[in-house]
Amino acid sequence: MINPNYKILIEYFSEKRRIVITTHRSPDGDALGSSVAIFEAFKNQGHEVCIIVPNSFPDYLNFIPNSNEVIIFDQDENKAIYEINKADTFFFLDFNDYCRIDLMESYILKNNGYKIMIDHHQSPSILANQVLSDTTICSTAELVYEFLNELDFNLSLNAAIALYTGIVTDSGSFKYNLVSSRTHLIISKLLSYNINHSEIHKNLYDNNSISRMKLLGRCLNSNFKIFQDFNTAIFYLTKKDLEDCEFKKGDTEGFVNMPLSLKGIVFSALFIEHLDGIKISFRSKSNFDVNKFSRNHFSGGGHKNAAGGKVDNISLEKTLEFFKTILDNYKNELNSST
Ligand SMILES: [Mn+2]
Repeated sequence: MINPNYKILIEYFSEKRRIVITTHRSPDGDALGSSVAIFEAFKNQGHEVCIIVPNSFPDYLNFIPNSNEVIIFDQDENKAIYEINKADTFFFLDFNDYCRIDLMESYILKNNGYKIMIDHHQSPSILANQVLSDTTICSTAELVYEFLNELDFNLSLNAAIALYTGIVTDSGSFKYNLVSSRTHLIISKLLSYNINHSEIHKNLYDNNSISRMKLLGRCLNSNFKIFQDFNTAIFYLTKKDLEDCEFKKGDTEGFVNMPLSLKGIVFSALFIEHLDGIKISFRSKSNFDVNKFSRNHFSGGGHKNAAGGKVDNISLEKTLEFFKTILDNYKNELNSST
């Protein structure tokens, strides 16, 4: 755990600042929720604030207040660069490696502004002026809550909605093993703002598109492999599946968790063949470390039980063969993880 110096921060923010908040590519509920909460809190204190994300986020997150104000770098590059150049303060939320903000990296690095990182991923590699990092917590939103609390900020209703969304999504609706009494205490505080939590769950989980259902159909029907000897199950989607089902960003959110609901399965993966390469999500139960697995073989990383990876210039078929081959090296680990 790394803590920032709150005394210095309080002093620093006693002057009005021009703040850019950013988060990782393909923002999820935690990334966007944390960003909006910081946005709200600092805007209400009279600072000039904007959120810039590397690329778009799924439509189902549009309900998060102020998400319509977010600047999307790859759609509005000039505006984003203008805001980055004039900023004197940066918040890096829910990521700890510049490679996760794509092209924004070079523009941000040219600016010597004050940098604050709040994150819960392993192995931070960003040098920031202030860091709040805790890899034993399930969401950045929880850290943002504590950060704002330490700075004595009053939360707005919008910020409470945003943080609740971040915690629910990154905790698998309070299911993952990093959920703690602290998580629930923060949730209890957020509920005291009279947020409509049922509405948030409805927005997040009862908002499926037909394309999502069709893609899930493909996964369950034909694109599904179980490697019983390794307690592993995978889904995959080809370029053709995406095209046939009219894939939209966010459609496959959560699919990777489904194989884990099978009895005895401890490791699951979802392989998606996009035009620019294969994106992979990994999930595990108990001790099997998918962060290590993805770092070792799929140029990715994340957390022990949830990680991402990618493959460029190799066919989906070859990638699945390769995956099967390396499973052999983990047979003992996978069999002792049940
Ligand atoms: Mn997160």
